[in-house]
Amino acid sequence: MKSITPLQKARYEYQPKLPTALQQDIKHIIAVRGSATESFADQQEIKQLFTHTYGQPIVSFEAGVSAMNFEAIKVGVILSGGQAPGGHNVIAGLFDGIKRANAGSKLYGFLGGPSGLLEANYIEITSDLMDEYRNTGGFDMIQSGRTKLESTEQFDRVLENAKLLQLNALVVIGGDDSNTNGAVLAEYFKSKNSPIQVIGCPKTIDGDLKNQFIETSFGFDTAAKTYAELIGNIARDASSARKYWHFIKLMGRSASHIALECALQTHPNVCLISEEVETKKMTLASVVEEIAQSVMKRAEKGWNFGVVLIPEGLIEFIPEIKQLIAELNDLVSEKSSEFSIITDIDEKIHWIKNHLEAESTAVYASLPKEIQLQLILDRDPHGNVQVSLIETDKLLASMVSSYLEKAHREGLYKGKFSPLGHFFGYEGRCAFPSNFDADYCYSLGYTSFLLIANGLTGYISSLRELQRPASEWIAGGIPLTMMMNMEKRHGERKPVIRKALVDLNGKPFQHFVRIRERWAVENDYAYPGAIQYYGPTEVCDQGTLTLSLEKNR
Ligand code: FBP
Repeated sequence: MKSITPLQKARYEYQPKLPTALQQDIKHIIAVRGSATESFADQQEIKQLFTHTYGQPIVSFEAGVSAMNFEAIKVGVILSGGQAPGGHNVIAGLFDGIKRANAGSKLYGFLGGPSGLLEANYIEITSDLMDEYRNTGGFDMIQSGRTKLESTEQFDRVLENAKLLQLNALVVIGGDDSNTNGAVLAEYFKSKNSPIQVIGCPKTIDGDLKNQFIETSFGFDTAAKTYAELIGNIARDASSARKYWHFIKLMGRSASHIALECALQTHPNVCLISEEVETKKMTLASVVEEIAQSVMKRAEKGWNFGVVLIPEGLIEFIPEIKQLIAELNDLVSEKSSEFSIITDIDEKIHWIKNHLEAESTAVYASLPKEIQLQLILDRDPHGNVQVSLIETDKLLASMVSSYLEKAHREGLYKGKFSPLGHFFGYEGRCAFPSNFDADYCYSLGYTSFLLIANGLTGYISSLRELQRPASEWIAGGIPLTMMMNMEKRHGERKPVIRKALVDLNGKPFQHFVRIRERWAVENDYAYPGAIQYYGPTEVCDQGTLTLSLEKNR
């Protein structure tokens, strides 16, 4: 017997809010098509690569009388990449949409992400199964995976398996890479004269799948609020005990959206933003100095405690480390047979030092041994360094400590420095979705059904005006090709959905810049507390500060 907590039981019964246009009987929702669209950049190249799906119009759903018959359909769904709160609700919205239109329709969940598609490993999502996962966190209903779909052979296998199941459509719930895969798959199916439609949904706690039409990816809201609660608790502990400096690394593979949002919610003494570090070409030494300056100024007031937020991807944005990582990537892949037979750790490090360019050798040699090792660990399937495994919090704490020792010797610092490291990442990815994410995800799923019902393919489900109450959101679909540009990946130019990093001219970052100097020296911490699911709307239903600042025109 599964144990069910009181909150879980209550969440099963929560009815997610839909935009007014989607609250109508399904026969009273119509798709309104705009004019032809262009890709975000590199239009000619992308047009040539997506001859069947390029240029499709933006679609929005409005109240009206639909002429559609709603035959029974079969739809497949996958969850792809890292977990993000609300994934189950996307499936719930899709499930309710297809069943409401025709009770004979079926939804299949492919297990373990894209590999489930390749191996035809699936289950039928029944009403009973769905009800066990409504408004819950995690991806455990059908699990997830990071297999990259890129070869023609893989596309053929997916097509074959989809045909065997007689699928009408496939919904890919994922981040920028997975939705790029979705766009390629939609194009491929069309080029093979297959009517199977492909629809994407924007998922990632990192918040970097966003643009004018995708205002936020789902999961960002809940994950950032979960971390902000913990950071607020730690800040309060720090100012109660008054003896520790807390170095908190926060998830977000590349972009620093989570760190910025958590800073806006909690007012730490220092929050590093990777995009700023890269733009200002800050060295590791200058990053260390920025933190140490806050420590020293606070020590003068007798405050030997504080909170530092570090985005997980920081290390790759520090120019000299970025160069080092690029050289390491090439080296380890070009000489993989030579490198992989070395088993002794010290020999591995020695081999690396002997093969890097002089400048990178010096940088590599200056890092603590644990970090040297972490930098040569296995890459993920996309060839990325696994930044979640690199202990940047400990690296910075130890470098700040050395800086302060020197300052102490020079008579510039008389405080005490006791750092503690933390990493908040996996803790936030499977939390019960906030009301915002529960509503947003359900609406995304419902909208993806409407895109399928209207015969569309190569679209991503979109909800706009998210700063308003859910009833006022605008539901629709954006052609995936519209969000693409060409980028160099593993030495080749590829069409990809552009990752949205923190915009240094954007309102959230500018707002942070205006107040961070005060936070660096004062005790101005804010304590957001736990996510609330029941109570006044201003406590329970608000989105992130990032979203509200971005949409505050
Ligand atoms: P997605 O981009 O797939 O949503 O995953 C994001 C993320 O949660 C990052 O924040 C983190 O660096 C990474 O996944 C960790 O990956 P893994 O789950 O494979 O350890």
